[in-house]
Amino acid sequence: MTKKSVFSVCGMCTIRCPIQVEVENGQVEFISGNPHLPAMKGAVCPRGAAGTALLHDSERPQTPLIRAGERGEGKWRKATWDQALDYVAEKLNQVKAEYGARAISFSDRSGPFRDMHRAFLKGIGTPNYNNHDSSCARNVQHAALSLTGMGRKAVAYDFKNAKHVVLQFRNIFEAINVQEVNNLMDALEKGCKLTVIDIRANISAAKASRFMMIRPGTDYAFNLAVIHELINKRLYDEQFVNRYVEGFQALEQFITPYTPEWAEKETGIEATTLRNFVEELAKAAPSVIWHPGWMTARYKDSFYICRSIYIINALLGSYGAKGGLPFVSKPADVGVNGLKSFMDLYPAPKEKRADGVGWKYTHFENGPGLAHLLFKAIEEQSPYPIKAYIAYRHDPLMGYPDPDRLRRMWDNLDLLVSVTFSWSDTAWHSDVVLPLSTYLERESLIATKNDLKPYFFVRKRAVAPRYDSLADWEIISGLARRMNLPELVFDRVEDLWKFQLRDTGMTIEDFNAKGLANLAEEAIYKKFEDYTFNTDSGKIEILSKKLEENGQPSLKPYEPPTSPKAGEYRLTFGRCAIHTQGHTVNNPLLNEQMPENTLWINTAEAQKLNISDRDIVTVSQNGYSETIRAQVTDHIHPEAVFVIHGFGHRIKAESRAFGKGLADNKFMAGGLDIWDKAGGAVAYQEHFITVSKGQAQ
Ligand SMILES: Nc1nc2c(c(=O)[nH]1)N[C@H]1C(S)=C(S)[C@@H](COP(=O)(O)OP(=O)(O)OC[C@H]3O[C@@H](n4cnc5c(=O)[nH]c(N)nc54)[C@H](O)[C@@H]3O)O[C@H]1N2
Ligand SMILES: Nc1nc2c(c(=O)[nH]1)N[C@H]1C(S)=C(S)[C@@H](COP(=O)(O)OP(=O)(O)OC[C@H]3O[C@@H](n4cnc5c(=O)[nH]c(N)nc54)[C@H](O)[C@@H]3O)O[C@H]1N2
Ligand code: SF4
Ligand SMILES: [Mo]
Repeated sequence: MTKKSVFSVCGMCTIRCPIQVEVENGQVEFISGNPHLPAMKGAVCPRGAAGTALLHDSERPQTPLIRAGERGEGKWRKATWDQALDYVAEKLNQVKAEYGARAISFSDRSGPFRDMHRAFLKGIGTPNYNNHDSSCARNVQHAALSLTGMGRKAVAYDFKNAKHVVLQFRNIFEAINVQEVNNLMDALEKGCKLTVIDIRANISAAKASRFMMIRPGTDYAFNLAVIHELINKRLYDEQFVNRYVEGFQALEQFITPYTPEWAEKETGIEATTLRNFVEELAKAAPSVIWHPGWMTARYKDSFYICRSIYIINALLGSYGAKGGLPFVSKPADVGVNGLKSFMDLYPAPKEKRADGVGWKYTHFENGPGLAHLLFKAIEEQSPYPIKAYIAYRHDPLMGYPDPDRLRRMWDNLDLLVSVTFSWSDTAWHSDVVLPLSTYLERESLIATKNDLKPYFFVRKRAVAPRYDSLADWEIISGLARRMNLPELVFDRVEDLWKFQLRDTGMTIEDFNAKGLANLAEEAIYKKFEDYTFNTDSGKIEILSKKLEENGQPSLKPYEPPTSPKAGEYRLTFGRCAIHTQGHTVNNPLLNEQMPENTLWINTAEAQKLNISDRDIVTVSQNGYSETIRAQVTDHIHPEAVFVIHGFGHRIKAESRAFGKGLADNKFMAGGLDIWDKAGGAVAYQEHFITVSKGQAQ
């Protein structure tokens, strides 16, 4: 019997927790959290534990596939890797020859392992790299940038030392990051208060010391009133504001009409409740985390909600503080050279981006652009033709609104490729499917975690690939070899790691003992005085020149949300602890735990519709309908219905998920055009549906 223990990185969701994998006779026996990261507490979440089921799942693409029928018909020709990569490279070269490299577009799932494929895009000369983030956290990222010139990840959430944590649009105990959850649990045990502001009582609300149910779409009103109360009662940190905030007077003036009494009428939350809450916050300051949100692509004013949250953190002095949002350290901050980047091998493409970011819209960050605007460019073939699109670990047909429209937009493509480890709506609709090895079967690039205690980490292969799949670096190497980019061609992953570590003074052996290389002994809390923001004044700027130059106000007056018409409900959604987005619903273990989603509907509303708990109901919008079971509950606001995202699969290859539950994104007609012009993200919750008892005829 052979036994080994491999340090690796979980790939069941976007968090990428460091893990330890026990392997016996070439089989994965057990997966636990990497013990060298104390906040993992040796744990993984339910999805992390179900990695073995993914590994053994025969219902995932097993070889490269080239489309034999129409797009989406599900007719495939099996191909060898040489055939598939030849096919893709030939098409890409054709597109490049006919329309220029800029006609090649690519999107991924973001994260720490992108360096090589982004270099590949730079190498072939296209500016059209996008990621999923306009469907997720763009608004909060842009909010952070607009105030501090630094992205949202310039600070950590110091849950461990917090005295009061506020979750608004953030369901931390179901939308899980294992280390954050463990740290918050520790803090709660030590007496940290938890406030949850949500449209429904989720699991986080069940653990909260205060839960406020808010009317959907009115969070900005609530937050403006919080700012009003902080300023009016002089509860804010005056010293901090004087030293580090620019434009306070404009804020003070702007906020005058937004009293707690005014907000009560919008939000349904009593003025006295708001006042007590603010008083408590001020007492706990600066060890307060008002989480700025994560899946913030919800409303047309979500960007301003995120901005108001950062402003509140600044008023409380918690921005930059221990127990609040302290600054993270990068390798250079601790005297270590960073990883050598493949991206630096090539010059930046000179072409403008197809999505308009950086030239038409200068208030948006260049890097990942806005994928929904790339799709629009594909539809209109403007500002120039886009003819090839590679969805790399990305499923836009599940993750963006109105998939039928998106399919039509993609009709203009000569080549649509999906690189994936499971079936997805996008893979099913592609011309070529390139199966990625699961994370247990592949190595990844070495990555950097900027943190209070920064580290490098690496994913190692725990077991050999079960099917004919390849690792990311092998796929990119294969394409690079065929597209004349010899710098990106590697036969051995060790050589690739060596390239990355060249300037660090480390070798890959330095990762053997722990699976990671710590760059500092202890958590480092930077002094605020030593910190400079990336703004003109070097301070947190309430007034943003960039926003205003792009026709967006720095301080936006509140506008009430659209109210649902009689008989309609706002469609809202979120995550559960058992599933990741749309790609675990067919996982044998997780499907068993939760095979379908339900429609949360308020008890009084259900009574009006004669709907009882567990009844089959029909959800409709513009003549489109799907059925789902009702979950009748007092714990959701009457204006909204809620589903867990990711269900309603209709791919024949996925027998377990097929036909179960409802796909929220299909009830967002026209949704690709409804987006936040200041923050950039799609506004997914600006859609309404009707509900009726029983199955539609
Ligand atoms: N188990 C699990 N964990 C995950 C993921 C996963 O798929 N599964 N995905 C990861 C990813 S990519 C992300 S972005 C994060 C997302 O993390 P979160 O953003 O925390 O997760 P969500 O469940 O989308 O939404 C949070 C809450 O917003 C509430 N909400 C909806 N509308 C409103 C409103 O108008 N006002 C207020 N105040 N609340 C509202 C929902 O009811 C929900 O409880 O989770 C990450 N972690
Ligand atoms: N209607 C609606 N739309 C939403 C959301 C919603 O709640 N409702 N949520 C939004 C959010 S927060 C996000 S982040 C996006 C997510 O949208 P996506 O980023 O498209 O979601 P994932 O399911 O994470 O997509 C990853 C795809 O890559 C494949 N894959 C390949 N390799 C790997 C790997 O190593 N690990 C993982 N995990 N996957 C791999 C998976 O099989 C899957 O098909 O969707 C957004 N869209
Ligand atoms: S949160 Fe869970 S699924 Fe996501 S990386 Fe960590 S263990 Fe894996
Ligand atoms: Mo997300």
